[in-house]
Amino acid sequence: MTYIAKPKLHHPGLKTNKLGFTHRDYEGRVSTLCAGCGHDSISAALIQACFELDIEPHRVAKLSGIGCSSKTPDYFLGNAHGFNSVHGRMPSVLTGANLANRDLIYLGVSGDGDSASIGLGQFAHCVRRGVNMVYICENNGVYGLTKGQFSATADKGSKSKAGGVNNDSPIDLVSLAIVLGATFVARSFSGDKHQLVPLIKAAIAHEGPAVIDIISPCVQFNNHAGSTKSFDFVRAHNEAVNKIDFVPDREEITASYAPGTVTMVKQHDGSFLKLSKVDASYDATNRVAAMAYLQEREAKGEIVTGLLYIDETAEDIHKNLGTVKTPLNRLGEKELCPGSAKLAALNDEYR
Ligand SMILES: Cc1ncc(C[n+]2csc(CCOP(=O)(O)OP(=O)(O)O)c2C)c(N)n1
Ligand code: SF4
Ligand SMILES: [Mg+2]
Repeated sequence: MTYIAKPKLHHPGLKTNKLGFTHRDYEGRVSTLCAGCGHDSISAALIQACFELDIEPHRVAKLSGIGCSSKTPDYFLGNAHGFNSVHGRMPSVLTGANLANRDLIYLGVSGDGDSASIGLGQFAHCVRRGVNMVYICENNGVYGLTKGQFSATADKGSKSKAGGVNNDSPIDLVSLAIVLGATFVARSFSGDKHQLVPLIKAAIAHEGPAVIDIISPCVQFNNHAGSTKSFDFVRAHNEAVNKIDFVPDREEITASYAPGTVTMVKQHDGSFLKLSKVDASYDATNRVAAMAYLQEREAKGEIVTGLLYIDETAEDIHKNLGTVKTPLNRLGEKELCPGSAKLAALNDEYR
């Protein structure tokens, strides 16, 4: 653990992005997590993704619940908006913030305990309502912060550090997210930056509920033999269905991609995802087939990673509710209070 503040000075030769920012401008405070914790690798991937996308940090809102994972928004994008909420309640706070101001990029950061145990109902409703966000679950199968109890994503039969066996059935957040109506669903591994960074970039560009379940080993309480969320286990059982390249809207597609194993997916914002299929039979745009594939592979003990499902025609909650485009804090008194005659007319509509 370290509490030493990061020096503000940095090497003048550091690479800058189109905004003139360096990687350092996307960092946060020094992490207080255990050395080697998977969650820190996810923060590093988020920093890289935002740097490469030339995002202005003040356009991002980071929201979290409670847990080691939920502490991480303090360790990246120090100049973004942040709200560390209550255990399992991040989704409703994020939904409210998004409804008030759709102009920000919403990053919901949570843990498996936060999302699949206490916050399962919140997770479900936030996804099914179509909130435009990137929902990240840093999944280690345990309650890391409270010293390693099994969470609801722990696999049946997996062993705790103290030797206890989990007898409960696990909740698979990616299958659940697909069933609930998420329009971008992916799974990755904190130790695979090459897969994770493009997935985060694509999820940010996606206009709809994007869920990324990231297996993130807890080196303190869930990295032993018998755990199915350890570095060794995930490396041995990881089956990537596709390799994703993210092409921003402003970049011309120059390379010609080999047909057959490559699919180009266009998102609403004009960006493209180049999906090189590792498994040629996998179709990430077919919801039913994706569900069947996940179940088949899971039964064989494989952890399927990559972009698992995408709906290119996604629509978000604002479209469904017909809300005003301008963020509420930029509306004047006239728009917010249109007068008693208008209110009476509105009430009449519901009589
Ligand atoms: C309402 C409430 N219940 C229980 C707790 C205790 N608690 C704090 S963190 C946590 C679990 C966190 O697990 P997870 O979301 O998986 O995060 P991790 O620490 O593993 O990253 C629990 C049960 C709490 N803070 N608030
Ligand atoms: S207890 Fe586990 S989840 Fe928490 S910081 Fe340590 S390694 Fe990470
Ligand atoms: Mg956890």
